[in-house]
Amino acid sequence: MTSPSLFSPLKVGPYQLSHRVVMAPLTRMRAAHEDNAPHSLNLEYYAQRATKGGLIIAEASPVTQTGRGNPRTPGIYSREQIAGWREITHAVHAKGGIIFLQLWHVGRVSHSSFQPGGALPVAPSAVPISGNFSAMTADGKQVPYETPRALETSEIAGIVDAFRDGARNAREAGFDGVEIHGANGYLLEQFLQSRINQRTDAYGGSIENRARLLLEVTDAVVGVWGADRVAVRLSPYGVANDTGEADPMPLYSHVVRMLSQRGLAYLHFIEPRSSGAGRADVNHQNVPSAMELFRPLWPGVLITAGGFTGEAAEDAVASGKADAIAFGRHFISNPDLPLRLQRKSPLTPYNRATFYGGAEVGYTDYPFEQSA
Ligand code: 8OZ
Repeated sequence: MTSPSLFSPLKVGPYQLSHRVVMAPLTRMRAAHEDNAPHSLNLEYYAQRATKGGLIIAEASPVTQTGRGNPRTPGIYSREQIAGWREITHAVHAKGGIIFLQLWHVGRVSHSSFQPGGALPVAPSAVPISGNFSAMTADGKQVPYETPRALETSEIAGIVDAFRDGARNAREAGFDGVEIHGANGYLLEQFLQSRINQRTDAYGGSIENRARLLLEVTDAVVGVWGADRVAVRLSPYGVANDTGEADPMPLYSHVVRMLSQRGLAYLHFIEPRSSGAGRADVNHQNVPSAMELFRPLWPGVLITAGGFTGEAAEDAVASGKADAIAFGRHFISNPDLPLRLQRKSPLTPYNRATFYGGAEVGYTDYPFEQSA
């Protein structure tokens, strides 16, 4: 058998991908001002990037108001948001594309200005983000992080319910599946990590307890969609939003093993070398490779992301370390990225200044390659 290439087909759950250049979930902060619903501008952006048999993972979308932490990130908790997303899934399907939605709760990466009644953001424990980070307010100002409020044990079922509702709403909006955001220092990763999760109930302490919420959320979402349309994203060795587990291997080995028993559509990593969660072009040196460490524990489809060139992506797929590669920054500035990688054409450089917020500029105005 010849080794697979970036342009060989791949089965993901019930879907047949025709290539392995995946669009990574990308926060762009361009939903409608009034109701954080996706609108025509977002439709154009996703339709530009849809390809026949190509997988798009649509941007992180809060499953509830308390899970918000950035202005104009599109939600998946209101009728308007579902209706807006439905137009987008139709447009992607019309081009033969496959589109999953990333389900999100930011936990302590929020600010009271997003919270009902101006309450404090929620988290596993009252441990604030420290270090050189600032929170974003609902009107886009940068301010210091507040100390979050620890969720009561009795409130945790409500978090699981919020993800379940988000999963149902995503189905109603016509998505092909959902990816649970378990990475980059947001709520589910806050529970995983021992420095942030200082709970003494069944959701804190041992690795098994810290992994409990992620697994309960996964099972609730699987109950809505079936396992083969559900995925999870993890960032072992990540440092985004003041995360970092002293000894990540035992924790993440447990998580990956437990997830591997569930028959999910895929597991999605952010490679440690690029863990900056969008804030900078971080490229850590001499850090481990998530795909290399965890591939032996994961029998299913493995997607990974973070700083890949076309050539590095080909190598990762050909060697079997990953089954598909998700591209973020290059997909922002190259709407026809799969075609360009296939042709080995030059890529348009991205402009970080227009990643977040604004309108067409830096969003829908990147050029397609002129066909010869
Ligand atoms: C950049 C800015 C805001 C949010 C992530 C959803 O880090 C994000 C994000 C990235 O996963």
